Amino acid sequence: MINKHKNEKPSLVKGLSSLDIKGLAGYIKNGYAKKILILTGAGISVKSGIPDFRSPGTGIYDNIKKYGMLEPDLLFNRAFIKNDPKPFFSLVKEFIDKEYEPTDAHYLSVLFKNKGLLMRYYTQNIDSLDLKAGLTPPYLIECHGHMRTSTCTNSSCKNKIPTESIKNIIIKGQIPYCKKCNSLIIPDVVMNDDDLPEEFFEQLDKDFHECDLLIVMGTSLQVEPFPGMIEDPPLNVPRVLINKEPVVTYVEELGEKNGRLVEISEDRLSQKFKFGHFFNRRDIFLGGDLQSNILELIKELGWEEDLNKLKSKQI
Ligand code: CNA
Repeated sequence: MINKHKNEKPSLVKGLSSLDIKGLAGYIKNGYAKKILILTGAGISVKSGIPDFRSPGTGIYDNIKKYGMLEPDLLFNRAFIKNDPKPFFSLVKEFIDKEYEPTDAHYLSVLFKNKGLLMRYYTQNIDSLDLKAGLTPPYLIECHGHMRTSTCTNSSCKNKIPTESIKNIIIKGQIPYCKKCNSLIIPDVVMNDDDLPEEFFEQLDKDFHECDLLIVMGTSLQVEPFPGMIEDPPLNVPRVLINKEPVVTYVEELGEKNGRLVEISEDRLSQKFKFGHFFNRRDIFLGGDLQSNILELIKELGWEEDLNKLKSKQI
């Protein structure tokens, strides 16, 4: 028989009073979060008007034919682009032909930085909205590159130019070629088979070893190495996912050992998220629209005025 007295729910990690916005705000306000790590994805820019990849109906993958493609995986395939650059450039056009503005999700990270609480901000996004909001290196790591510059695909030329200088060509639906060698020239985004930029690896181990809070926002966590990265912070560090749906969460299975309730799922040895689990001591899931959750968190932190000043560029 399972001994009820031995099976009280385990206490939350130090500094966390509850697994919700109030608990998270308390952890930050009470000084437990001084080295915050943030991981972001396309979901934080959807409100700006840039579609993400995988949202059903609205995501780029569900509308792939619009870009003259059938296979989404080929969009960022270097060999495919060299052979048929049109679909890739019709996507690039979407990113560069409008002036998009950052969202509260971007500004929350800037607020952390301004208050000296941000350790690093790793983004998978290529839209430069983090930079526009005020995040700069060494805080900002653009893991999948960006579109601000473009490089000639001829390995013996590699001419680098501001994308602004070929913007009109791309917007007209034409393909840009290098002025020096006439080869195809493409924005500096990380393609499927490319290595991640050097700066990604420089602080990675240290960051994940030393952080005291991990916040993940607007990503389906389907592109490596991001899903694995959430497993890296120490076990006493709270992890927060702010996203429409939960991701990288395993199904907990409970069993009994020596009259005690134990977790028996094979996944217990991983450090995937434990949202809703009996043995969850640190993982907070804020589901639904991320911008509303972020605004609620900002209010709970008492930082609304700071946010408004930031948005009107007063600080
Ligand atoms: P994804 O796989 O499309 O996932 C986006 C996630 O955000 C999904 O889980 C959505 O449910 C969630 N989401 C979208 N809108 C909201 C919302 N309003 N509230 C809450 N959750 C929401 O995109 P990932 O970033 O995970 O995938 C990585 C790819 C996407 C990288 O290689 C990027 O370069 C690429 N990408 C970037 C952009 C950009 O820079 N803005 C746009 C599209 C794709």
